[in-house]
Amino acid sequence: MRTQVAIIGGGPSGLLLSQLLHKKGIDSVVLERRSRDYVLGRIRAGILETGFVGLMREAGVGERMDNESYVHDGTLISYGDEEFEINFKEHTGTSVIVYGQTEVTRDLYDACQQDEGRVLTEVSAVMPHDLKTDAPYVTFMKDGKVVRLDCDYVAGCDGFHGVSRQQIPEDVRREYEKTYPFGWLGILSETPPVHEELIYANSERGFALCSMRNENLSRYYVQCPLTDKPEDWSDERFWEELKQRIPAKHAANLITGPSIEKSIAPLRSFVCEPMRWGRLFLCGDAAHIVPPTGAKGLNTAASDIHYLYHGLVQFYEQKDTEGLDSYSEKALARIWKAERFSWWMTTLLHRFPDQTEFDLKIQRAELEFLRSNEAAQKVMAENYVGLPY
Ligand code: FAS
Ligand code: PHB
Repeated sequence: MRTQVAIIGGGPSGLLLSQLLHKKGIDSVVLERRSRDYVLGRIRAGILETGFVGLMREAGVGERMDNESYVHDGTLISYGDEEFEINFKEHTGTSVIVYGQTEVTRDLYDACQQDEGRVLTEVSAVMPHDLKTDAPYVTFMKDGKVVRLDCDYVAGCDGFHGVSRQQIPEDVRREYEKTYPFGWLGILSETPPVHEELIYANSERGFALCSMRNENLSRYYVQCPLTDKPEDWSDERFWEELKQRIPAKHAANLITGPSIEKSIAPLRSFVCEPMRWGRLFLCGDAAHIVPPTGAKGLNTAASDIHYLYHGLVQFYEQKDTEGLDSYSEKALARIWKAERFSWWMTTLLHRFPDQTEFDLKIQRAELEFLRSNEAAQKVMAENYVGLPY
């Protein structure tokens, strides 16, 4: 087999890259180890920056998103029974949209799978080879047979636990990591959202987030110890805990119901440098992870894809490698700003086991300053809607 760009990983990063390249007549093959349904079964991100929205439209997969998503001009931040709004539109002139990662990935699979053989699912033993030559290739197993895929470039879009990052030699790879002493317990419920905007809640019992997918599908999270398991949390326990962490007036309006998904995600900040090794380019979670507090995970994957897509088009159309040669530096510059913002929001809103009384006073002062200062609110709004690509 031969293609121009071999893409390892059929999550949002890999599929978006493949579809963008396809629109420019550049061939790619996506190698995904799970089934389409398994990938679509993951409940993850919910907020898209305008940059991501633009890429989906450019890839020709924006129609359902435009029809079914919700525009959010702001968000609520609460602490105890106090709350205030950050108005993105007022501070930046733009907004974010609510459209679940599951739907993004579904739209991309529907488009990519219109071309027979562009997405190969349920493959195994995927391994890139000869990345430091001008003739790299990828081997993998499909239906019990070993297959060789020759290509010009390899995009490592295989997430945090993928094979791509490991191809960068340990003495070249620099990894930066911060782990947080808590996780997020998330549920999905077929109930109307408690508020028309998101509520990020700081409470003495810990962080909570009220989000949504549509007018009858809500997504809620509570901070929980890393030792907790989803089965430790009955629906009743979850709802009672959530009510104690959000302002009383919203708790009184909360419509509860059975959870249709319940999972715990650990929180970490992680960056791998560089994001290129010869003909291999790392994108998305394969190269970096953020705590979901700032809704940056999926959105930072999108900016990687933006840079790599334009670099590949520049190469194939003009035989100019400038975009590819500057990919890692450009992507990392934006990634570190997203890491900073996600760390800042996580520190602002969560309870840490080792927090002293002084730390709690500083956290309260940070919230009060954000509440009262236009410039502080503008900084938060600009980061939340997405810094320029
Ligand atoms: P992904 O991990 O989504 O996709 C990688 C794909 O590669 C997977 O389908 C995997 O099966 C495949 N793969 C892995 N190894 C392979 C191999 N060796 N061969 C072939 N295929 C292989 N972000 C937010 O903005 N908000 C959130 O609330 C949020 N919640 C999250 C909750 C969890 C539990 C996790 C893990 C992440 C969450 N994220 C959130 C971040 C998440 O949305 C990622 O940023 C997003 O999935 C990144 O997409 P990809 O880079 O495509 O990686
Ligand atoms: C979500 O809806 O899943 C979501 C929204 C905002 C976040 C994290 C997750 O910061």
